[in-house]
Amino acid sequence: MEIIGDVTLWEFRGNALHLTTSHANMRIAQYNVSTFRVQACKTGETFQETSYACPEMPASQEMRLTDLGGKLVAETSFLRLIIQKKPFRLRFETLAGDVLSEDDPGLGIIWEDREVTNYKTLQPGERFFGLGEKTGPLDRAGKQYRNWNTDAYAYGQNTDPLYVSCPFYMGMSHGNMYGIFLHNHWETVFNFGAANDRFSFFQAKGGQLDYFFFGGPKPADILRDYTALTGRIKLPPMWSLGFQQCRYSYYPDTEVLRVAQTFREKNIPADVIYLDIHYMQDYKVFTWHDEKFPDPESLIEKLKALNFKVVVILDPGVKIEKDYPVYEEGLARDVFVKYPDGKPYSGAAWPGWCHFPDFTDAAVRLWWGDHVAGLVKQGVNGFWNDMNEPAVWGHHTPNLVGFALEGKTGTHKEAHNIYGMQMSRATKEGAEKVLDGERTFILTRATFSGGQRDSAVWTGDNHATDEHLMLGARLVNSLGLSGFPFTGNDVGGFTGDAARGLYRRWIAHAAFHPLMRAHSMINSRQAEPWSFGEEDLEVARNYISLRYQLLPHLYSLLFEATQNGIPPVRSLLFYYHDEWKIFTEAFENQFLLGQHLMICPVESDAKLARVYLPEGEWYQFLNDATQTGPAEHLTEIQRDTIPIYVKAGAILPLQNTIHHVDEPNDGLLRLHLYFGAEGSYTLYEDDGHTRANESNAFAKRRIDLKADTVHMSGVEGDYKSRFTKVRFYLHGASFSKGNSGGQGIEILKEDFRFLNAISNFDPYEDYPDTAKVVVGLGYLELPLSGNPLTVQLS
Ligand code: MIG
Repeated sequence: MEIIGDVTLWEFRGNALHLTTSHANMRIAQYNVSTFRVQACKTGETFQETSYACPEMPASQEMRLTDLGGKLVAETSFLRLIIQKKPFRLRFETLAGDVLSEDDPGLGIIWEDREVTNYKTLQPGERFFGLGEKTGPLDRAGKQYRNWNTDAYAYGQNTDPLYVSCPFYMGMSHGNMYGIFLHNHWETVFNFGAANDRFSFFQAKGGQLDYFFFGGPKPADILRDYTALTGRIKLPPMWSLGFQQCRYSYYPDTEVLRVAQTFREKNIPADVIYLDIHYMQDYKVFTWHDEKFPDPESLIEKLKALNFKVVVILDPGVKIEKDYPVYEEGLARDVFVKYPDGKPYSGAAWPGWCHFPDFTDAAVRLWWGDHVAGLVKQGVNGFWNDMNEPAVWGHHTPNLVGFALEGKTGTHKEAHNIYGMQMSRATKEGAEKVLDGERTFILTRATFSGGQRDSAVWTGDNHATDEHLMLGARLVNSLGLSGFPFTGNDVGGFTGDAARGLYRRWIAHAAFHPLMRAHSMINSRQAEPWSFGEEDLEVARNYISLRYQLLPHLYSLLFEATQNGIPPVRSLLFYYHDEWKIFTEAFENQFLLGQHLMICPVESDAKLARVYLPEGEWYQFLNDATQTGPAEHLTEIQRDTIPIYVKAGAILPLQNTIHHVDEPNDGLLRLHLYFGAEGSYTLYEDDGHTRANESNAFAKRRIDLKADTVHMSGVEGDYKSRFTKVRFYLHGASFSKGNSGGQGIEILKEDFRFLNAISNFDPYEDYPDTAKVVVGLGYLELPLSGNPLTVQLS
């Protein structure tokens, strides 16, 4: 065991503070007022400079440092870092002197062989969140977790680890929030006070101690700083936000068409159908099955005519089979990972014995990408990366298998956790090369911090049970808190047969998840929306339709994620971390879609639900009844709905129900305004399928809601909005409740030729598309131009 020891020397090299201790070299850098990086390596080693998580490390800033003799103090306008010299210990605190996080005074940083651990004093009542795809309660205090991407088939309530590694967490001590990202992709362990009352720790089984500290103060700030380093999602194609239907597997081609056709016949909006492993010949990647899929191009054409997009699965293992071109070519090009003696590693998966491409080698990523490009040319729209933990029968890829690691070279131990992420990167880059500026969609099972740049994530093989319905909602909450904005779970449950009532509950809340993909296991019952009887079909159609109405909202939220890393689905923690009740087990499955729309998942047989309403005024989405929080609220649930609330101050943009994203909307923007508090919103649109948005082809406008006015800014950007009219739905506004329809409404600034539109005002017209789901109290309709618009309501 080696302990960090005392500081013997310190100096600045560039902006970075270098410290020498009796056993190690330290480097501390400041990136902005709320972000520090701390690196430690044993004497004689050099600092790691490469990174998969942070491909473009920003430049560090000058640090304001004071030497107080026994300690050095670095202070920003926001945060203080105290570096104790003897022995070396760090303490991050607010400027008011509240501890955010501090090294355990007796332990600090310790090496045991190749393992390095940083012990932090457990603060009284300290809470912990994040780590991405982790089961258990959202508040992770008292628990320990391990990061090692794992094919966790049919995982349970507390299984750890799952498929994704994300060594990033948020802590809350003394009421303040901070974040720590352990920048290390080896196996890592996080202890949040499990089995001890003294410390939390983070530990890496290899590599270096290298972490970023984020000062907060709120989850949104921490995520902004974290994603400034690890990257943000680019806008996905709009179709990937539509309803996606999958099964293991739909085949042959006629069956795929029949399923797609049935969506259209039954008038259920949908955009995507998946091909699971049976589309391939003998499960060989980059092949099509001769008999089941004899003419993929024509199948894809027919699906296209039905306005369906096609996503195909890709597994990393390449079947060892003489004359199989992908295998032969892979050997010739030396793309497979090898043992130290030069023999390629063989592991068994669906195709039988396979070799595995080394996705940590740029040349191999290109090779893989070229094959992906071949599928794009055949018309495939998106890709689903599975088995990329990597998963093999027997589960344990031998640790001595070698990887390129971008020329640095290393073993499986170092490459394991980033393998899936690099596979999805290779897949994305390959597809993009031939897409000519069109967007693609990549879905992955395994990934790592930063993987949000390349792909969406689904939470693997869940069960068709209530327990999984609830824990799935928690996983999406936790992934959102950990920098992954585009996530969802297998709607309806993957393994097992859904019991009566489960599907409708699942689909109802999943309609508000960024990724909405229904999937089911081979040999389980059929699990399309029409497979569970008329009532469930009705509920599914309602909620999927509502999702399509909400696409302008979901898309605007994803745009926000591209800007600041804040996910569309937000755990209550985002806004209410000082309300202790949100940490109660019963309430931690609730989530917000954006700032104001709160969804409460419920179990299939529940007749009553206990929900938590944080401070403020809340409207029931379905009938506009209001309640004031903070309060626990017991609500009766109907068979066809789940509890949904909207907070006063909300601005929700909706469109009419479209049945796939290529169907034009009717041009009318339904803007739902919930009075009672001020609010603001950024509505974002673009063409939804190219990257022209990156060069100004977007339409963005800010909307502000005040006590009695609503203001829309002029449109920013060159894209011509699909909306030509706007209808303001006035929720809770006393002026819209009487019979005075429209009187007292005055337009302050806008194109006056639009004025006569006010005569359309009818406060009693039901919300037209989903009368069952939403009833507006009243509305005001106006033509919409790109100019600023202010409406005064009095
Ligand atoms: O060993 O491709 O999680 O969604 O349907 C199972 C078949 C492999 C696991 C995925 C699941 C998929 C299944 N795959």
